[in-house]
Amino acid sequence: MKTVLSGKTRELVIDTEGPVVIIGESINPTRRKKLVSTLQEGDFSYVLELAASQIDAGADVLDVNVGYPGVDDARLLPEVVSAIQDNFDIPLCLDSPNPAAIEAALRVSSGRCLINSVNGKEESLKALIPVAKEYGAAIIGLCMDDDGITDDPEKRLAIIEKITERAVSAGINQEDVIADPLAMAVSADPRACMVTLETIRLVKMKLGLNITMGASNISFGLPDRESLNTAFLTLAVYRGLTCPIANPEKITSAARAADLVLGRDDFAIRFVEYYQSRNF
Ligand code: THG
Repeated sequence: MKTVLSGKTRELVIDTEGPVVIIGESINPTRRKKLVSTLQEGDFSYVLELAASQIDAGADVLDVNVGYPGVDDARLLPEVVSAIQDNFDIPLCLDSPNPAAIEAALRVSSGRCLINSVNGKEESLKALIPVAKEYGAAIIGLCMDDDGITDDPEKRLAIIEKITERAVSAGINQEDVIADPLAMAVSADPRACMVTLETIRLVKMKLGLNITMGASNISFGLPDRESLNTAFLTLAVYRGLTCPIANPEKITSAARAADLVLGRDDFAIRFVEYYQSRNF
């Protein structure tokens, strides 16, 4: 199954049978005080710097999240999206809990974006599915709903099924739903990663969708996050994760290695190219 996104002109295919596509996570105010302070001053140079460095490190898509306390992201998100698209031809993943911000960003964006995210709550489905249809955007379906987050993989699957059914009945193609099985901190729950891995298996088997997740969520609160994230990423890719949201500066070499090991990089061409480009 293939999900096609695009920037201003360039197309990107996310293929359930293809290599890992990296959605760069770094345009996110979480622990980035400088992003908040520069955005508050209306200075977009740092956001553009983060875009450039992530693309250079291997990002194929950029997640754009400008949510911080007190922000009017229905005003700011479209401004940041325009600034990025004026400078870079890369597909964007619009990350906001505010449907008005998503719609405002889609209005000014070019190409084909990914909405991050639609969940199983009625208000989310009602607000965002018509918007995705109208703007031809793909959606991330997050497996939480009015009952919150369950640790039962079958129930997580059922939420993704519901989101997919609602999208398809609104005229959105099934391949334009990307499932997020929810990656949670393993420091808080020792079984958190296994629940996510089992959900990935079920979603791949039953729905065949592309799969994303916040791959660095699992290591919150622990040291050596990079080793943990890498271990989890490779297991998840083997099970069907195709487009992690992660820090490309830290995850790209593991993603390229996983692709090679899984027979998705003939003659190790991408693996070697990446190695040479980084001058390790
Ligand atoms: N699913 C979906 N979208 C998401 C998430 C998800 N969006 C937000 C988040 N989770 C993924 N994005 C981030 C962004 C930053 C960090 C983690 C997840 C992060 N930053 C480092 C830190 O906090 O220490 C700092 C930056 C760095 O190390 O480079 O961890 O689950 N659909």
